[in-house]
Amino acid sequence: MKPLRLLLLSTPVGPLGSGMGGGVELTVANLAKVLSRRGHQVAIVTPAGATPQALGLQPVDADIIQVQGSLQTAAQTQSRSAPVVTSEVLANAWAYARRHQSQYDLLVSFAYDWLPFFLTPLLSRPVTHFVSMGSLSDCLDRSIADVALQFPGTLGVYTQAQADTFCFSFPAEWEIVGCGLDIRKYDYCARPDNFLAWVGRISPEKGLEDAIAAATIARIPLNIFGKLEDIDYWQRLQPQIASANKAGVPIEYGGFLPTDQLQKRLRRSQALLVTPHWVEAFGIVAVEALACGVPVVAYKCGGPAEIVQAGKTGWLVAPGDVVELVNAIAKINQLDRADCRAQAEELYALSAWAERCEQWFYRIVDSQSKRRMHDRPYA
Ligand code: HBI
Repeated sequence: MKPLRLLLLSTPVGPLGSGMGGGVELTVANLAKVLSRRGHQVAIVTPAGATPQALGLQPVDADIIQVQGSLQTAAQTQSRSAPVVTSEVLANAWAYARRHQSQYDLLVSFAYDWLPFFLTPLLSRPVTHFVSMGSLSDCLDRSIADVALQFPGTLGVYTQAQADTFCFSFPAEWEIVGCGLDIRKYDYCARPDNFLAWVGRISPEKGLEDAIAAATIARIPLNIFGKLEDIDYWQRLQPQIASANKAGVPIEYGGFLPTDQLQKRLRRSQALLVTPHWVEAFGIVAVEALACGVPVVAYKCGGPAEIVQAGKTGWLVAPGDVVELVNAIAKINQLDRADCRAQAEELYALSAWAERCEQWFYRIVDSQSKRRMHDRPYA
């Protein structure tokens, strides 16, 4: 098959490598890395200030096109009925795509935003969208539904649970893409130290307060890693953290770390706590933990519920039930850490994921190119 020329348009909420884009950053970096090594030509559009090397991306993997402008407002901070927001960086990213689209076979959007979906039928090149979150906005749901109807099969999601949050008046054709990790970058740890881990954007929807409460009751130290996205939320957690420390349960913030440094800390934890207060689309951090041999104790909701094999590689508890979290933490020693690593290798290896994405992209390019040139001969 002819190699593809791919333009990946990363999330406009933060530069690639900054951590502001959460799990999508790792998805973009891993996709670029593995597809370029399979012979495809990959370019990535990102807000300026990118540090792709923090995600293991080398210059040979992809051309990095950095666009200027104010960053996009995070969709999860807006109400369902909020009006559309289009920041400069998002407009500049798609201005670049429109100007240079003839150099690419496929545009791959990772933006959870109205503009890319609105522009999709107006471009001469096929566009596919990695939808990175569950349903959050009435306006965005409508623009996603328009694309789902007009270009069936071009919308990717991480999990079925995430796709199910979108209630359209027709059966949408979602591509369940899952995720892939470069498992070689994660070192297995058989004997953990005495602490629990929590990893994610520090933002209300991630439910960090529940992990702090559970660690405090279980009297096991908790190490927190991730981008300090919502400072006010973090400030609101300080009294809870202070009282845990006072009670002799250290709650420590380890900062936002590049992948190789994060895994060096994460691998030594007894378990990863995953406590989302929303329908987590996937939860790549859960797979990163499994790759290190770290079991996952998670709320039974969204992506983590499809990742954790309860009783084998972790425990699933009722969403929001901190007491159940504590009971599950007490059962961690019933799990075999080698099973966690084995699951990551078997289900989330980069090569298997890349194969799925590559076949999906070829299907879209083949089915759409003819159609678009016919519809829009002037393009
Ligand atoms: N919000 N508006 C907007 N656009 C995005 O692309 C976006 C977001 N919020 C979070 C986000 N992307 C990523 O952190 C995903 O990994 C969830």
